[in-house]
Amino acid sequence: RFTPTPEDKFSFGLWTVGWQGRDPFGDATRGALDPVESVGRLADLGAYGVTFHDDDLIPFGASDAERDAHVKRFRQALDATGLVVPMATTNLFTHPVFKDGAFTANDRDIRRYALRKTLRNIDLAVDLGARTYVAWGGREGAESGAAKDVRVALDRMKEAFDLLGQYVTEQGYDLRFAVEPKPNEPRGDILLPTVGHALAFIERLERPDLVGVNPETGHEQMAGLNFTHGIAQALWAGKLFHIDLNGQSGIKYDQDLRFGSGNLRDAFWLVDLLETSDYTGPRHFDFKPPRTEDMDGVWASAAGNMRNYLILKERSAAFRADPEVREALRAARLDDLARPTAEDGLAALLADRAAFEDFDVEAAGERGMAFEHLDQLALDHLLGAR
Ligand code: GLT
Ligand code: MN
Ligand code: MN
Ligand code: MN
Repeated sequence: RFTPTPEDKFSFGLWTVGWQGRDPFGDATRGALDPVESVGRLADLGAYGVTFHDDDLIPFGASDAERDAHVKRFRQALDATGLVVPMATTNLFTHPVFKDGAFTANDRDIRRYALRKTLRNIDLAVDLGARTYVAWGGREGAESGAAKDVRVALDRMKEAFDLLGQYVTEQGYDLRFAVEPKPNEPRGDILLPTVGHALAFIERLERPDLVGVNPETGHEQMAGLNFTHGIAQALWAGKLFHIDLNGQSGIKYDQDLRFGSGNLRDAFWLVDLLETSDYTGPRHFDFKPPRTEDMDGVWASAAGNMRNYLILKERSAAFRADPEVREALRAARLDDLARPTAEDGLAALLADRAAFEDFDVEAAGERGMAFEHLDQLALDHLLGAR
């Protein structure tokens, strides 16, 4: 029970378990982790996939020969464990060259370099079987007003995604892009700060079908937003290409806690939504084992993500199967919400006296919505009290 298997489609970034605990105030608290060891440990824990930034796998600045050797070892570890690479991404934020961003850096040389770095890793991603390419623009932003002309920067951002889309189309790659929003950190303000901003941006691209979103739990919550609502809108738009699951407690720095810690109620509703949706992609964890942990703590933290997901999945299924919940959903008129408002058409609506002239607004205003009973049932299920 609550033991993950590859069918659960849990995946982890190399940078998550490999995080050494460096933060703005303190040095690393753990040593470097060999990607090959991560692959083995994650497979042992029941994961299905592993994801990476170019620089997680191949140290920045490595020679071609070194690069080939790193890729070869990694590929052997994948083959030995059966772990797959569903997604990959580019590190466009660590090296000082990216201090003012990558695709939207004011310096054109840096923008061209960022595109070449990305295109190069796309080849490797496809070679390793990835179907999704994440783009987190952590350094695309500003700390001050005049430093960034946001409308022009968005032109450059569009130009970048149009070129990336052209490349995968011309290469015949089966690869889609997923934009990962974040409101701030490391920049004071980041472009495409929320799921909503990203969805609107995507529609302006030359190949919008190739681009969706990769929302991260904590990033929406850093903006004070309801993550589950954001995911619901991404699903509604057909744009949930990937997801980064983790934990966050309210509006503060990006905590990247293990999934299930932080806002547990939002985690419950998120699992409830995903498991009742048509999303079939990976359940990807983008968390950071706290720097208080040694390596045993890292693997305990990694396992906790999956365990919490599976517990919440069971709790959600119990909630949905409970006859009292079904009755409460009816009392709360969820079935009524599912009915079109004017399936009889505009003319019939205008002619319908019961809709307006004869409508008893006062009586309708007095109808209770019965949401509290419904929510208490949910909380009872979440807490295991039913
Ligand atoms: C970085 C960031 C994450 C992104 C990763 C992809 S890297 O750790 O904080 O949210 O998903 O670039
Ligand atoms: Mn984060
Ligand atoms: Mn992060
Ligand atoms: Mn992320």
